Amino acid sequence: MPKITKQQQRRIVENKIRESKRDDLIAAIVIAHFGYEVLVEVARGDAWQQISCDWRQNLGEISVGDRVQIAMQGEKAVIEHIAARPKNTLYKRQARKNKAIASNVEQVLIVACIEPACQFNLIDRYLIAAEIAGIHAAIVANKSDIGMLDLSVYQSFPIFHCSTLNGAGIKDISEFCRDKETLICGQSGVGKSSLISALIPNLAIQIQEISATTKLGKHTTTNCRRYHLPEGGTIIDTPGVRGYSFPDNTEKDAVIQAMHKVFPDIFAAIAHCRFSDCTHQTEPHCAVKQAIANGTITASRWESFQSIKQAIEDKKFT
Ligand SMILES: Nc1nc2c(ncn2[C@@H]2O[C@H](COP(=O)(O)OP(=O)(O)O)[C@@H](O)[C@H]2O)c(=O)[nH]1
Ligand SMILES: [Mg+2]
Ligand SMILES: [Zn+2]
Repeated sequence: MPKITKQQQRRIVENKIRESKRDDLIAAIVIAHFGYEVLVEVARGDAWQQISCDWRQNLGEISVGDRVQIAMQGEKAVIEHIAARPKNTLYKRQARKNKAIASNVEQVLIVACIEPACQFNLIDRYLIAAEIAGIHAAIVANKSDIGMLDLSVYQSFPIFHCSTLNGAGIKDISEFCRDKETLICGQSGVGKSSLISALIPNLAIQIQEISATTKLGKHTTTNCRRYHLPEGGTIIDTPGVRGYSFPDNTEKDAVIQAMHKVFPDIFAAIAHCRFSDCTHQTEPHCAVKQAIANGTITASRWESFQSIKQAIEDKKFT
């Protein structure tokens, strides 16, 4: 890659200053990214207007939830600026890089259920990423009509049991999301889109509006989309992303803290091993092995912990 010369650098700075003084720019929020076009919304009185945008090529990546500034060009608009992305951004790993997929997220709802079978390791990975990003996480056990999911190991997080089929538990989730910027994640088929429909009675209208603005057809969740909740707040629907990553420059302490928050039971056991450098494999008086033997820690939870710890050490998280 050619290096940027001092002169080019100066020109970039000058451009930034000039553009920051422009008075034709309008504040907007990114609500969907379709690859070839970005959909933003602009406050118009007490309503939101959706506008389809192009963007300046030198902006860098654009993610849902980004605060941007646009300039109108007839029906179309161009994104001229992206505000510095805050800490509460979720990333996914793509081609060995972190790609921001949603920013300004206040809380995540991790949806799970008993069918398709719950991947607890995925919940753990979502929780770690959310914790590192400083985002509150709650777990939603959907499909309570077909069976209750045991989430007792996650007792330090808010837990909701619900059924989008019969409406059980939806009201509490609605309350939890009020006036917040929430992102919904979870493996495919757990009922994320169904939950959003249950929370937003006029969802069809909002989807229609997006389709009309973008000339796009049906609603399939192949990309993130941000919707408004009827009682205030927003919710981002996501495709079944395998997990979220976190920035490479994340402080080691922050990662350790997140591990403690997500795996308190494991760390409690480790503290009781006789040897402080116990590898929990062949040592005598290993409290982890004991806990697994007597069922206080399930083998799969221990595996999840180890796989995440290893992934973090190998810098291959998600
Ligand atoms: N039994 C039952 N099925 C549900 C419930 N919620 C969603 N489903 C079904 O689960 C499937 C996947 O739902 P969807 O919302 O598309 O999941 P997503 O992939 O997470 O967005 C659909 O066939 C839904 O009808 C529920 O509460 N109970
Ligand atoms: Mg979906
Ligand atoms: Zn041990």
